[in-house]
Amino acid sequence: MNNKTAILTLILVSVAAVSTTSILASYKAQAAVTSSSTTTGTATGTKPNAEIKVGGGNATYPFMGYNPQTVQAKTGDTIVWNAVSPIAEPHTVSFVLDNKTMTAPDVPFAASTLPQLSALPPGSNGQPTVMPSHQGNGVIIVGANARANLPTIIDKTGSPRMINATTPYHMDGTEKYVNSGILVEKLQEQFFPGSSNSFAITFEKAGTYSYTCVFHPWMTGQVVVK
Ligand SMILES: [Cu+2]
Repeated sequence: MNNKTAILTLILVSVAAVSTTSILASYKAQAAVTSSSTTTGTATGTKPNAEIKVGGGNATYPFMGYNPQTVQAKTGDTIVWNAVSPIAEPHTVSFVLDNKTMTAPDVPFAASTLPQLSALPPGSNGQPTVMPSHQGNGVIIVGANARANLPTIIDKTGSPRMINATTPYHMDGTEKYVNSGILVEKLQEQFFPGSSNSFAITFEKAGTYSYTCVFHPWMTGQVVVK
């Protein structure tokens, strides 16, 4: 996904969602947060107890993988994931604790009237995917899913909210969904609006926490907290 596609699809999301301004404001705030993040460790300076490499690959672990795949931690430990892939391949660290929160990078959205959409910048080679809705008179727009592409959690009550990828998120295991948003290597961040180079979680409760990548569902990892 290049920059233009990312911007267009983010706009598509906002058209189909509640409010254009709120989503764009959220996206801008997220972009502002991630642009000041540090390369390794966490924005708050917390020293992580373990680091997991995302992507990259070498002779001993796969290009599309997390290394190490399983990490043992103690309650209160902070784990940081750092994207190390030298190519522009986006990954996420996504904990789907409630199966109903399973998601994908691009999903359909319904609109009751056809919105006026144009590619940005003007004249660039972009077009929204719009098709008739089988459910009614409206149309379906396929756009990038902010819940997959931006750092998001869904709490135990089902309320979603955007989070800062690099400030350690304190996870107590009651969440339905905890997602890093797009993680890419530092030099690629500019091509993925709202992306980050690292993600950090402080695990507050013992348990086995499995995660995956929304772009590559065969990528899996787990943190075992004792
Ligand atoms: Cu991936």
